[in-house]
Amino acid sequence: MKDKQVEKLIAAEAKRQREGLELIPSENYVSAEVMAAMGSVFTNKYSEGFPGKRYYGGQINTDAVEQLAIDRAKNLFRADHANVQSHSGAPANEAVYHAWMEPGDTIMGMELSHGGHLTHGRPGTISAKLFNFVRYGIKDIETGELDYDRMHELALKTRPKIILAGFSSYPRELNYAKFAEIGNEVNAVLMADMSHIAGLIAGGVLANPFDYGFHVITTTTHKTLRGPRGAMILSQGKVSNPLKAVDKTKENLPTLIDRTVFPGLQGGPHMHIIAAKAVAFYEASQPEFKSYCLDVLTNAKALSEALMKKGIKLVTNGTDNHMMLADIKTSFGFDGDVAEKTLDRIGLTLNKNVIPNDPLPPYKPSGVRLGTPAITTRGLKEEHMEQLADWIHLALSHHNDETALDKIATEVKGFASGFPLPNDT
Ligand code: DSN
Repeated sequence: MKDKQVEKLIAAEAKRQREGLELIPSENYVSAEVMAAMGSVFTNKYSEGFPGKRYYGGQINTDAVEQLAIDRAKNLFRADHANVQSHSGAPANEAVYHAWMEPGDTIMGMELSHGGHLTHGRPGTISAKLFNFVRYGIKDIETGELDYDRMHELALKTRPKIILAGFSSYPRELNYAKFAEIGNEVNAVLMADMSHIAGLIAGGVLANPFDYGFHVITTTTHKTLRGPRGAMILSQGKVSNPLKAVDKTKENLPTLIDRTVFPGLQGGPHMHIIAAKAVAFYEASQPEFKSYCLDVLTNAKALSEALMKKGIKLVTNGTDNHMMLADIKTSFGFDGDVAEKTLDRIGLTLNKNVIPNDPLPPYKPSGVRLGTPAITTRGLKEEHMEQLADWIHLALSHHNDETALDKIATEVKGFASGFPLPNDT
């Protein structure tokens, strides 16, 4: 590279990723093929519109690659339609809200501190300014079971236009049948934000909300799905010409969503990212991906049990998916920010996180969130989880002891060097 400054930073980041272990549950390592597609000549191309219906010339290859991504996404998730242009998870959710609702309409989502995402109605977001969010949450903190009775009551009272199932920090499976029963009673659109678990759904190891009558699924493509940084919107219904206006019916959701993504919210699609999405969807349809997903779940179970055996309190006492939330304040007496920085120091990366009914503020919350998608891609297996739990426990028990932390950091670095990044092999 001629730009030595950026070259140096890329090399430093590769070294950081290589020498540490990534436990942030929303991160992963893409394959060399996904990386190559992202760095391909498709980045040079403008393609406003949709395959076969563009506003610029020279679309022979962009049309084909976007159609490939659409078809592969539809097959993976059993959807009637896929919009693969959405740039990221937050705008994907926005697109669905705007496709179906008018300002002032009500939408029901999960309480942020119980696991919901910022775009599920956090005050201060654009959506929360435009729409009326009402919230459901956890009934039993020990099991993580949601309060479906309260959800039902609230739905009858507020008649939400959308009922949104989904989370960014909730370690249990949702009861999609229950969501559907409540949503159908009030004629709501059933929307699932599956960003965290889309790969696990594609791999067939977690339930697919479409099998329970959901109308729309949004997801990022870079978490368990292991694709490029981006998003897509899957929907059921009739697919018609996205350049022509349609009536606002559930059947027309695919077209309403396409039209809201473009020209509603975005201009030119990122064709290099769409090409990389197509590659990731191909990879997710292969038998090895199912084995990967099974390993993600096995590792998460093993890690959660090993942490709890060491006396670390996990919210809901375990996990059904790829992530867990540790209550650091109860377990060690300090907050999740101290834990995040301590573990960063030894090469284990995770993130501070609020826990349900957290008495502490989001910037210094009681918990941390961790998960197994990235370390499983790296090749770690069930038998390594005990070692990880040991390091986490030891470091947090000696968080002021520089000598102890140095020693653990050296051990982590040595261990991590035995598990190359996909792009190093
Ligand atoms: N930042 C993502 C996560 O970590 O879950 C959600 O936006």
